[in-house]
Amino acid sequence: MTDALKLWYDKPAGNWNEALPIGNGRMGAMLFGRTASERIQLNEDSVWSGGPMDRNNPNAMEQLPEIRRLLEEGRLAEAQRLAAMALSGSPESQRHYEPLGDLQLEFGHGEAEISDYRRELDLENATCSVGYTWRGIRYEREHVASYPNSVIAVRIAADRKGAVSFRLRFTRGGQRFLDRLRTESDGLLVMNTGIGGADGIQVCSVVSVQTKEGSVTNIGEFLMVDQADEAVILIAAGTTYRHADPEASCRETIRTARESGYLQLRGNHVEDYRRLFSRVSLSLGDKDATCSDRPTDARLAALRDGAEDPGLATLYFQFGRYLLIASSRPGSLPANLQGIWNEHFTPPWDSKFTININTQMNYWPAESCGLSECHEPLFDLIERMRPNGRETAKRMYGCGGFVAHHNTDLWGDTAPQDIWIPSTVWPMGAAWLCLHLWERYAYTQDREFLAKAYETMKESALFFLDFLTETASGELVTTPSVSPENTYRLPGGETGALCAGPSMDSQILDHLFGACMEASELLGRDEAFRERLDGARSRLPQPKIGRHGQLQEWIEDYEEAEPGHRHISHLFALHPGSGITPRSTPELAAAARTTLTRRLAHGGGHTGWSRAWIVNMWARLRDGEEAYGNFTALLSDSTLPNLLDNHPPFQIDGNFGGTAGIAEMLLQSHDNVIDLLPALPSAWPTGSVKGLRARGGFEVDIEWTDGELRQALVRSHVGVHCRIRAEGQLLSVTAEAGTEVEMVREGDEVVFETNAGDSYRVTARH
Ligand code: FUC
Repeated sequence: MTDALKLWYDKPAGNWNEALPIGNGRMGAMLFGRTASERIQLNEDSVWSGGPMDRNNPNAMEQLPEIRRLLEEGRLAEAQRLAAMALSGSPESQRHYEPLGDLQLEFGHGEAEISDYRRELDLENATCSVGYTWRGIRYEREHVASYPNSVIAVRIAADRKGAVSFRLRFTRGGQRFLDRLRTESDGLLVMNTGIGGADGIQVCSVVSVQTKEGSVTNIGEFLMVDQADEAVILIAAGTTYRHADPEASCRETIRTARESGYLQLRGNHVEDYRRLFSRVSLSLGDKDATCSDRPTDARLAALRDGAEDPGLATLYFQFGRYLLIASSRPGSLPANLQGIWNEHFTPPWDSKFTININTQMNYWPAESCGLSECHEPLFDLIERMRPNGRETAKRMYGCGGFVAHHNTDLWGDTAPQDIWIPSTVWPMGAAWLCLHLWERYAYTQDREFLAKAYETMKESALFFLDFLTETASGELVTTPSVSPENTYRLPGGETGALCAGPSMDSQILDHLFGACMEASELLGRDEAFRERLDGARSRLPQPKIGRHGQLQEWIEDYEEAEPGHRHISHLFALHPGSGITPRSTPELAAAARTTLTRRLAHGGGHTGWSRAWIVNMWARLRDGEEAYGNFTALLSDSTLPNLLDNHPPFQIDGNFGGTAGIAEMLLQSHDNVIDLLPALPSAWPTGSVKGLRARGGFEVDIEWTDGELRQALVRSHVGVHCRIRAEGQLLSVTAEAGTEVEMVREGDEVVFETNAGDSYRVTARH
């Protein structure tokens, strides 16, 4: 095997942005790979600042009619002033995420005496290793974050007997942020602390050190290893978020992990991880591996200087899949703004869940890239938000259903966040999240899942049936709301954000109502509700084309105060929605293109996630060159040396958005047809991908040469009919089982019935 799927470096991490992430969904670590004093920065997903709160603003409902009236009368400043007080949460902020702590390992191997250094993250096995020679002794450290064993494990070995000596301690904010730390004579270290707030979470971490030969002793805060052949460190952590007695649970976890021993633990970890990771493989040509003999940071630097490196795109794609497996597994919390990897006690934007784009983007690759299970923590979060959102709907707006705004936290808080109009007053967070439930069904066709998910989607839709307000022309709009987080300019020069019926809201509702109607029909439920939805849906404002030929962001054709704004919310229907496509709505697709071009011409795409969204949007516009150009910009302008996305600062959404974007370039299925190579750039003339998923329960392999489809293999997991196309190609289908396939041609599309479990070979006649 080559190094094609490894991130590797020839020196230790100088800072956090060069360290390498491992994770088992619930626990994460950043590995610096230092030789004198190593830092292992630790996270556990439920280490958040306090207990659940009731932040619903008690005066919202009484002020709502006045805010609406002021807005309708064009008294924007007054409406915003009142909304800032009445439609914010109280207190203003939800909970924030905190680090678990650091493990400090003192090896004393001074860098001046180090040779043959290498550290690497192997994406095929989810192992991270550090190797170097010091005074003629070869040292190897290996790290894994095991999901089956629920621990992080480190093995430290040397090629000379008795050469492993070090001391270890646990720190948390320089010991300022922990309550209790003690070591025990059998190689255990136990840290306990409470985190802020009256009902604050209690945290425990238990670290175990065992050796082959040599000794482990404990003195004060330190565990000391002397003259061992090998040492194994195990780290467990837990909080009262999940366990009544986290210490007892950590001790039990350590006991079990000690019993299995490093090799078995590692073996189980690799098997568990590969089961997910190996579902998808990607090759972007035979030049794929040619650059992997250079350190990853050097490749990134070369790319900035204009080098071609398709293998780096492959690595980035698989790194995104790796990160999702590492930060979101069944039972864990969803990937937050930093996935799971955060070193700050007051992190940027609290490292929570920003649900006006960022959290959703984290999950774009989940279904398309074969990691459906990793989507589940998001669904659990939606369920936690439901009862809270019901209260918020009732008490702040006097509406039924459930509502959430632009942020949520581990408790599923649904009251507005911050006192900043352009983001705070936006009642669409839950509605957008609910579309992930529908996507999961679309990909898996799992009726049992849908039966449950439908109730949640329906409850979100119910809120809007109450909340929507009729305009003078009879349209139904959300008010007050915003187009996340942009500002418009009125002809007189006044600027503002609060508005009625921003385009994104209507597009999300069009999608949500449509999904609820389709689901209710599939499940044979709620006919009357379906009719209500149908009636409301037909009165939502339709996308409009504005003065620049752009898709309008607001119901009026306002000028944008910031035409290069990072949010491109009004293209929701292009991506991740499906209401605008070049084939079904060519004029709107052309307007979407104008919008993108305008945004980019004014400096758009300057944050990692924004650039990643743009990649997906160009892919949906079937423009492979633009998608590729923006993907390259994502790598060169918004990617840190450790390949993590740079907002700046580090924010993980761009990684997931970029991974999803590559998948969108190669395969789409949102327009009721499996579309092969819809946005293939000329930079990837030859390649293959295996295991991408398409809506309808299909798994698709594609091979292409000279920029053209050679063949595809479609595995039907559920047995629904298949509609497939490849731009400008005449396709033929044969069943791998040798059975006759009845193909019907409709334009350039081929339609055929499939049997569950069977595979179909699709070939192109050029
Ligand atoms: C939204 C974005 C910011 C940032 C924050 C976490 O508010 O506008 O760029 O990503 O979320």
